[in-house]
Amino acid sequence: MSSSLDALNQWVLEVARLTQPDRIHWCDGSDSESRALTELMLSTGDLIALNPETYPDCYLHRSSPSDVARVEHLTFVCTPEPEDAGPNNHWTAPAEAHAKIDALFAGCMRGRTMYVIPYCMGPIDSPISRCGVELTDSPYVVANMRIMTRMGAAALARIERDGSFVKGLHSTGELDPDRRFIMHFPEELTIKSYGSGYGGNALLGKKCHALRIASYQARTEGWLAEHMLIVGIENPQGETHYVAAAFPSACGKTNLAMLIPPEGYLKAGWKVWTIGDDICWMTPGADGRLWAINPEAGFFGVAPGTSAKTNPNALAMLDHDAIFTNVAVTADNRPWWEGLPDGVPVTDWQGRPIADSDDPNNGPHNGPAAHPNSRFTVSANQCASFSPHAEDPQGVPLSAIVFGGRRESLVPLVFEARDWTHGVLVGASMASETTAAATGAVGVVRRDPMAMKPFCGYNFADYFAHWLSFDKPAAKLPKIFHVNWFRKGENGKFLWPGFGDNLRVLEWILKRVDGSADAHETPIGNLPQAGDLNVEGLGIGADELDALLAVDRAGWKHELSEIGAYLDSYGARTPDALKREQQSIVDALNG
Ligand code: GTP
Ligand code: SPV
Ligand code: MN
Repeated sequence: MSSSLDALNQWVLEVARLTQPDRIHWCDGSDSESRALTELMLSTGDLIALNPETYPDCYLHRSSPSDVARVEHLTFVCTPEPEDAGPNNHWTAPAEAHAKIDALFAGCMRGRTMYVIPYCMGPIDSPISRCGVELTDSPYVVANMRIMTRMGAAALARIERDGSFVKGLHSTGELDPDRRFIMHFPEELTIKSYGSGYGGNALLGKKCHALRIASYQARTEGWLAEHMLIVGIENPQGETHYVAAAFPSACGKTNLAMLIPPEGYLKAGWKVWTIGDDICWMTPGADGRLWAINPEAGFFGVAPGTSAKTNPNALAMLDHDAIFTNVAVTADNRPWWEGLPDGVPVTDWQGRPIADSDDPNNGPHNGPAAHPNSRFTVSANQCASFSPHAEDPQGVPLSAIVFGGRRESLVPLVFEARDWTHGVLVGASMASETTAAATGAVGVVRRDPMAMKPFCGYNFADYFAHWLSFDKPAAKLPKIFHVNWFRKGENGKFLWPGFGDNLRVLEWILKRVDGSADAHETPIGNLPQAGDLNVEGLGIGADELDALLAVDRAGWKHELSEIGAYLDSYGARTPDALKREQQSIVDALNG
């Protein structure tokens, strides 16, 4: 037996001694295993079957009402030195962290089954892919990991070949927010998560491994692990360009990754190919370009707002073989969420009858029927726009990197960075309004560099330096842009229609890449003029377009001074190149 399988067996036994499960089940990823687990979860109430005629093999899971999102305040990066985790992470010394969380794990699986989930992040034969093993007492986690990763026998075989794997230990525990921690030990390639059964807290291959641990490894190994979608845009000439885009949680990655082109674009022959909707691993190729893979195999997407109008590709992939978490249901047992034009929810995400406002135990309650962070889990193969190149072992070459966030004011629809260093500053100084994807206040603007604030497994100052380091003489790096679909007018409504129409902005971006579109230079970067964007058939007013493309100098002076203070908050570790770049923009704004 290989040494990695020895190590795996030994670790499984060690964890079993600590957690005391009644049974250990090694997951092979087979259909029969999946069917048996579904039956089990139906019998325990972990899953509720949805309408078998309209939603065959679709299930609803209701999580504990106090366990509905990622918990950033309970998430730790435990490096030996606190400076290595940085001010962007919560930190505890590794020995102390292990002791604290192991005390919670002690005996926690008594009476339960511990599942051993070998998984591979990325195509099973890609040199860029990495494997892990999650030990969990949650069958819901197993079912989700089966959709979200390449899980089971093939992953185990690769672990044997690779000789190493990331260790993830998870228990739902008591689902008590006071006994909940998500801890990362990057130097030990280890994750320990206790007390939550939800998404990014519990599916350890996703944010914990593919972002926090992977970003740490990527720094020493010369690649990048990013919170980015990857999309292919095929123009009418049949050429496909790949774009990676980082938007914070619940800010539009899934939607952009599978957009359907506006009518005129469809007629002209434009096509959109989905590679990934949440995570991107990219690495410099022999040709100097950055090559990207999607380490995931499925989508764990935001349900509210998903409709035939906003994201028809998503809606179409959700009518069979999907898991819905914390959505509402209709009288005929179909899943429902805010933003769907049809259907009437009768039961809310907590299982409470909606109309029953006379029931002293249940109502009246006026909140949303579906939780704002309710989600669907579905295999990427069910997406009509899923690209055959998503399985390419070498990945796809990137032409552009796009940063963006939710900014109701100031930030224009799109601008282009002058060069790589400016682009890194644009990413490093991103800010966005917070969303329901994490517990805490919603709608508060905060800095979220590269959309990685909750996910970077090391000090942001070192991360910015790592980004800058890709600018080598032989590199053929993608151009960097910033977008904002979320500008609002004085009436409080979004100025830009968004969704499929975002292709109009991507068209300009790709024309800038091949040098066929004009831009006007401003201190914050290069912007299209109104005539450079195709707005045919949009019905958007000239005033609105001007507002979307304006650079408010006074507002940007204030923003740049805040960006300066933000860079300074990382102290002497902040790369000088970023400070110089910030200063030169300040000078240009004052000039
Ligand atoms: P995570 O999975 O949390 O990382 O989020 P994400 O970035 O994939 O976000 P997603 O695409 O699921 O979008 C989140 C919410 O933003 C949904 O309610 C969407 O309907 C909405 N949204 C997405 N794109 C647009 C857009 O272009 N304009 C507007 N106004 N809303 C959008
Ligand atoms: C996010 O919050 O960015 C997500 C969902 O993609 S979760 O997997 O819960 O982190
Ligand atoms: Mn995400």
